[in-house]
Amino acid sequence: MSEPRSFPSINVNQLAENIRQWGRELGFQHIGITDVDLSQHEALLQKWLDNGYHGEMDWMARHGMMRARPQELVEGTVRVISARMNYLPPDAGFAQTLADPSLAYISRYALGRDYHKLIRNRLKKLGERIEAEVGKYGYRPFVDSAPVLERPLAEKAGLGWTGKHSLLLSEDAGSWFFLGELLIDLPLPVDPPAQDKCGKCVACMTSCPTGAIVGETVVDARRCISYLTIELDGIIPEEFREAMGNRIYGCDDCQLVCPYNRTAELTQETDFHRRESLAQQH
Ligand code: B12
Ligand code: SF4
Repeated sequence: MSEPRSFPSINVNQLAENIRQWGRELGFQHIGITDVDLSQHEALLQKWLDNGYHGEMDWMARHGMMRARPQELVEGTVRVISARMNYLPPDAGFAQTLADPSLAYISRYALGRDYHKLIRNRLKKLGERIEAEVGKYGYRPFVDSAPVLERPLAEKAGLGWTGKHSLLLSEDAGSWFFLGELLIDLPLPVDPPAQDKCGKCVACMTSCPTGAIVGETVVDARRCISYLTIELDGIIPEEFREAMGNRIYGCDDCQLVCPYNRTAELTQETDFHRRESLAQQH
């Protein structure tokens, strides 16, 4: 890892506080800061790939260990600003269409407009706001598609803990949120990780229709309905068709049963509200 650049005239503690405030103003519900050390995850990631759990998502294997080394993705990176944005639209938590086979079920995150551009733009604005304060520095926003382990980074940054379904959970938003991050070269102070609050609950594991959660925090994507309906180009294997039911884009079962999701905050973004064309899909 390269040595952090020094910015002697900057009060880094004050700057970190300001970043949290600017993040809130830009519509993020939680901003956390972490270093780039994901070495603990490297062996687990490799094991996951060796088991073939990524299925036909060849891009997962292609970038190898870069997923666990943000400093290789963007040279000079010493910190990651991890950001959370809630996506649960009003009235969507009940998922009535799951019980009505004459209607199709679309996962909650896809009921609104595509999130990638919106979150990336907001992160870029956050980057620019920091630049206005400190002058030229290195930053790059990422959302979802980057070859980086977003969930472990967010966990380290204190945004939540990892549920047994492998998603990040927080007490106020459950798991109904997207993650995004700014990779930066400023040596800001880091936040402590959140504590695991799942305890002995295994509701997500036992509710998965296809048995995709093969161990605590380990998902075999090849069995996950989200993968089967979104990522897999070929024909969906017959063994999963009955269990898939009327789910046509993604799956939320492991989230719908989670106690933390029953009282989760709704999104503040109108872009994430259910689109008119999907009026019946709720
Ligand atoms: C590939 C991918 C998928 C794949 C694989 C899912 C998976 N769990 O890996 C598929 C297509 C199935 C998928 C589905 C979904 N996804 Co997705 N996905 C991703 C993506 C692009 C990469 C995730 C990744 O790196 N997986 C690789 C594995 C190795 O990572 P991991 O799960 O963290 O793995 C750890 C464990 O497996 C553990 N482990 C492995 N072996 C062992 C062994 C033992 C003994 C132990 C203890 C641990 C252990 O260590 C690994 C490393 O830390 C991320 C975005 C990103 N760039 O990070 C979004 C992301 C994780 N997905 C997201 C979402 C919203 C979903 C869905 C809810 C969408 C839907 N409704 O259909 C579902 C949820 C399904 C589920 N239960 O995971 C969000 C999650 C937000 C959150 N709150 O956490 C993300 C972060 C996108 C975003 N930017 O918001 N996804
Ligand atoms: S999204 Fe659905 S299929 Fe995938 S792990 Fe969760 S419950 Fe199982």
